[in-house]
Amino acid sequence: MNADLPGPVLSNDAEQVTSDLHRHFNYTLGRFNTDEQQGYMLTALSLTVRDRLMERWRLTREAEIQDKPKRVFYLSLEFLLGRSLHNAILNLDVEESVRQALADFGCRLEDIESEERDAGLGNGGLGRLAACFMDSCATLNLPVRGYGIRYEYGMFHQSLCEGRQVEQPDHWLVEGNPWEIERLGRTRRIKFYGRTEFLHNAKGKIFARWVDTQDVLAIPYDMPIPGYNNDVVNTLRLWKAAATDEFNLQEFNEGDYSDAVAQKNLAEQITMVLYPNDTSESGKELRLRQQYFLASASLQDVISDWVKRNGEDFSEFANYHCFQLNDTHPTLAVAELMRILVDEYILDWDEAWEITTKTMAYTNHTLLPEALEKWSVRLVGELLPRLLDIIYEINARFMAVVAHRWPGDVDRQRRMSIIEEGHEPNVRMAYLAIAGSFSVNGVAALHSQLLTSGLFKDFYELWPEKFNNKTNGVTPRRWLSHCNPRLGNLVSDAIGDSWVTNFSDIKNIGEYAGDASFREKWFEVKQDNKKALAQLVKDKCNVDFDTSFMFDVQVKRIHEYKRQLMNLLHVIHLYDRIIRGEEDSVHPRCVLLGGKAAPGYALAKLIIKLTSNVAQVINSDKKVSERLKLVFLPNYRVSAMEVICPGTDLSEQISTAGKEASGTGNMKFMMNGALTIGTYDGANIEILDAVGEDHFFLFGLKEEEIADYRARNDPSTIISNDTDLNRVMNLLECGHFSLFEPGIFDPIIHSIRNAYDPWMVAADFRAYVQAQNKAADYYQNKQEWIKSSILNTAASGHFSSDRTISEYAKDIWGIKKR
Ligand code: 26Q
Repeated sequence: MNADLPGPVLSNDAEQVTSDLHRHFNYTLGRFNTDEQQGYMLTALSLTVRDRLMERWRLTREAEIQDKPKRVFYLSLEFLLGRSLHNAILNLDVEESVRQALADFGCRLEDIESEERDAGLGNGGLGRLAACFMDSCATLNLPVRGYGIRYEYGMFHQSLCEGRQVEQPDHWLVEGNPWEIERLGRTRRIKFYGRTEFLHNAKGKIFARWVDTQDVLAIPYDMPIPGYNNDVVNTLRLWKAAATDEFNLQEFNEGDYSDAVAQKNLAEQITMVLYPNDTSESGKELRLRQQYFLASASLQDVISDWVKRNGEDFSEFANYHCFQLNDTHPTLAVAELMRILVDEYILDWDEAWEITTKTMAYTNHTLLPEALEKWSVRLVGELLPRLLDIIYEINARFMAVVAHRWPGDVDRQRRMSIIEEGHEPNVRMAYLAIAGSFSVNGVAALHSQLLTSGLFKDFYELWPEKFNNKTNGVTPRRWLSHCNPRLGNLVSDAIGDSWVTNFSDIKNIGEYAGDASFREKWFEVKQDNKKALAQLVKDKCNVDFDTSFMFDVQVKRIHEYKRQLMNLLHVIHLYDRIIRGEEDSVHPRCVLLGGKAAPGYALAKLIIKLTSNVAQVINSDKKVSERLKLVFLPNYRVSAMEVICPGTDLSEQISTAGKEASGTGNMKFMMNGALTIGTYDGANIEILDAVGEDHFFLFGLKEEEIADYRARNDPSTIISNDTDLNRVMNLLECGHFSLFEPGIFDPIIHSIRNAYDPWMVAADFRAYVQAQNKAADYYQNKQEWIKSSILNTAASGHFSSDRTISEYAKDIWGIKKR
């Protein structure tokens, strides 16, 4: 940062913090009675902390304007931030003063913090990754800004009614959001519908105008992203949709008042709700409007800044900007940047394309072909006619490149075309992203390799230099320091606290694995964290978890490929062993499942119902529950994970090999000293490499074995040849878990018995049970288990998002620390 600028002035000492807290509580909020006002105390404290961010925020911005570095813009439809208060307190190093100030009011920091609602502006891994990345960019002092959408309703709230998922709207903004600053002055105008008009300019050059549009305003709300103890505050800019004033003028004048207001609502709908990751919802026009709204508002914002400072000369633009596309969701940015450059600043196509393909970079997050985004040409043409023209032009030129490289290979042209031909032609968004970007990356080594050998093979042959890997990571601030202070302090007492910002130093804790007294302290911390998790389970599920049992946890979105069902089959198998009198062979364990099912994903919802029913049977059987407990924890989210991962012994990462792009929950558990039971998939492979096979329970078919095995897969024979699995299936099939609703689990039974089961549940069951038995036996050896637990934390250095972001900065973005 520039040394000429004055530093922050607001003091962090307890006296100043206390006086600020009083001022906000009494004057900003007008509250005088502390008894019934905990919600207001949260706001007052947030404002007190925010004041300290404000000046650092301004200084960061001013330094950037002076230094003019190359900047990166992370475009994402999702930022799953969770809570902000504790993160800010930790990063500002003001916790002690805050505690003292609150004591003045008779309040405890933990109680106030737990009142804050999660900012749930994401579905799961992809959205949380964006949030971890923002944290790392600020901590590494990198000039990176996030651009996203300010959804009025975030990820739905999940509750259970008779064991079934019920979705409720998440109106997270009702009590106000002290972490956002509205910037009306930077409002943008976004075009929709209308048509393209072609005109000649004075020099006889043809140019296009997008006319008769229905415009919507985009209003930015900025959220501060503080770095850790470094006086840096970066920006996350979230856009909210609003109607323009003239939008309804005509109808208004015709006296059609209510229609005019309805039109206004239509505009504001755009940012009303986050779409759940739901295939049954795909192709919805509103989702496409969200995507264009984000792409257009963000690009206009960046370009207007450029023009203000540099005029309309774009020759240097690509040297100062990079746009990272978080999956294909913001990919319309490729066509939108072309539109702005060609239509609004009258650049030649080739010059504009050069700039676009030097600034765009695309990250892929999935290997499931059915999850690749497509939009019907008809819909794009109606909603965004000018963008469709541009996409066609991009494709025509791209097809010429393909034809030149593979003359006469018509099949390849058809395969690679950005426009998928057919009864209903589609725009293939991933292909548009690849053609328009200089970098394409996967999110774990296996995933990146499978992209180049499978999904994007043709493109890899054409442009091998574009493809690279960036293995995901998670921020050690939130996912160790903040969520597990006891473990963090134990580590710092032993090896110092450099690991907080230099996470590879965490390896040094490995030396303590051989120290018996250190192991005892490690064990005590884990026990305390298990108590906290048991309390959460008691509060939310009214089930008692015994902290002497092994805590076995699988929390993530519910999806068949993640195989929560296989986990359940194992739990039913343990239940079966106990009821048939083999209880002595079953080591005590508490199993916790959690996660949201997409509202339209019937089988995922049925898996939740099955979990609830099995839990009911197990937990209410006295003999069984002496050794086995099962719960489905409702409303899994960021703030729940902050309690869950510190208290977990065994982390379930059991996806069908080749299906989970990376996984990031696996990393959070590892950092907090859980051992993993997992398949050879996603980042599990790198976790296994880092910690070694002796401290990881590996099982199951590998990706390269699966293709071969698939043809011979015969679940019914596997079941009849495996006594244990046969008994489990009998329990399911005889209605043992559905006495009052016979047959409800038939779809689940069929999916397991299906010879074409893509997820290979039956095929991996035996190997899974063996790995589970090994884990249970190992847990009996307390000293060995603790050693492995310490070694897992010690080996997690590679999985910090600081490492990931340093790689993005160096290999893709070409940016340096400010
Ligand atoms: C698409 C169309 C319409 C509506 C919603 C969507 C949609 C939304 C979210 C599609 C996908 C997502 C989210 C995907 C996701 O979270 N993927 C995960 O990304 C993580 C971070 O890279 C990986 O670790 C996980 O393996 C991957 O599943």
